[in-house]
Amino acid sequence: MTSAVETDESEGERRARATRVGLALATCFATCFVTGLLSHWIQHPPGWFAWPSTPVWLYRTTQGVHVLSGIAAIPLLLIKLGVVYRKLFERPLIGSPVRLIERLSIAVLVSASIFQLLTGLLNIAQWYPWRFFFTTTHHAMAYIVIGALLVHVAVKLPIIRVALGEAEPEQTVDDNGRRRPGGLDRRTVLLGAGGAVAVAVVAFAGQTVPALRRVAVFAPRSGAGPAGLPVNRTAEQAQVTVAATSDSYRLAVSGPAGDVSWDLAALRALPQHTESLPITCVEGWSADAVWSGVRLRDLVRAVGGTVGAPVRVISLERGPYAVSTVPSSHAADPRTLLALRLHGADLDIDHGFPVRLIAPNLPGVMQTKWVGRIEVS
Ligand SMILES: Nc1nc2c(c(=O)[nH]1)N[C@H]1C(S)=C(S)[C@@H](COP(=O)(O)O)O[C@H]1N2
Ligand SMILES: [Mo]
Repeated sequence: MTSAVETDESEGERRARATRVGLALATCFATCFVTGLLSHWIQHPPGWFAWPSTPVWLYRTTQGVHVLSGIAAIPLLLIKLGVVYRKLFERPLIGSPVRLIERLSIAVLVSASIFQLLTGLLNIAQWYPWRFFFTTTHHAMAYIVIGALLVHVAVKLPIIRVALGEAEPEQTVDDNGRRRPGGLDRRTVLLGAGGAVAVAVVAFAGQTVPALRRVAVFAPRSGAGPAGLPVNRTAEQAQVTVAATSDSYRLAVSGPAGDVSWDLAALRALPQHTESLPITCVEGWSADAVWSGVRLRDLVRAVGGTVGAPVRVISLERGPYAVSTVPSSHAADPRTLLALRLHGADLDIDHGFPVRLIAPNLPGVMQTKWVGRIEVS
């Protein structure tokens, strides 16, 4: 039934489709990798990497791109696997040494990619059905994906060159000269891929692009929460409600000239400043917000510290994000606040009442809530 000519044609077609989808996938992975590394370097350890405090929307953009390029990769990976699926199990399974390397790199690439996209997706949904620590594993696995991808591209380079150079056949003609409306042609696959990617991205983008909020049906964090701002960890979850609402609350600041502490009334009596700064979670959501409070550098000066020295801001709770080291450039920035108010009202307990850190252009994980102590080095 299948003639040699037809097999060649469909083989060429399949390669062309696999290559185009692969190219789109590789672009997503490269983008995801670079933006992911940025996010990692800002945090581990804070301050080693010259990440600026201006412009304030930069991290929001890079991290939005990180999550959206990862989301876009999911339908692309499924389509790519659909296109090459039969080839994966082709005989000989192992064969020559080159083929062995090729097979191994594909096995690693496919499994690591699935792992990476799946854990990323579940992290966005804040669902952790595993025992490892997400960020460390996600970071380590990224190098494996990119390494296997480079090997894969190197091995396939000759095929990629040919496939990209091929003209697109409009229609296929069979042995008897009849035009065959050949199954899924390249254009259908590419349009399908583009469509799937667009739907996936739009359905998530609303958690970071306000105009798309209504269509963000997949986005778990699209604007609910006190003051219209999402909450990742509530005061109840952090078991901090009693300490944060206690009359004996003090903000204790220590520095070269000794310790000073302020109660809430004294903090409110200090010079107040208002800044419009987005809050950006590494999980990809972000939101504009207007914060008012005391400048961090005013507190640093009050305890004899040098403006621009790194500062540790410590929460009343003990969770993984209880301590934030504010890098020098951010500690010196006049927009870095110990915020008492959000959108013109006292902070909600879930946003960090009585005091939370908000610095320009830093990940949400570094914006500690329920601040109890500040150490100036
Ligand atoms: N003390 C403390 N601060 C914290 C957290 C936390 O768990 N504990 N979560 C952080 C994370 S991951 C984010 S994204 C922001 C979210 O701030 P919001 O809840 O006010 O929107 O708070 C950050 N500050
Ligand atoms: Mo976050």
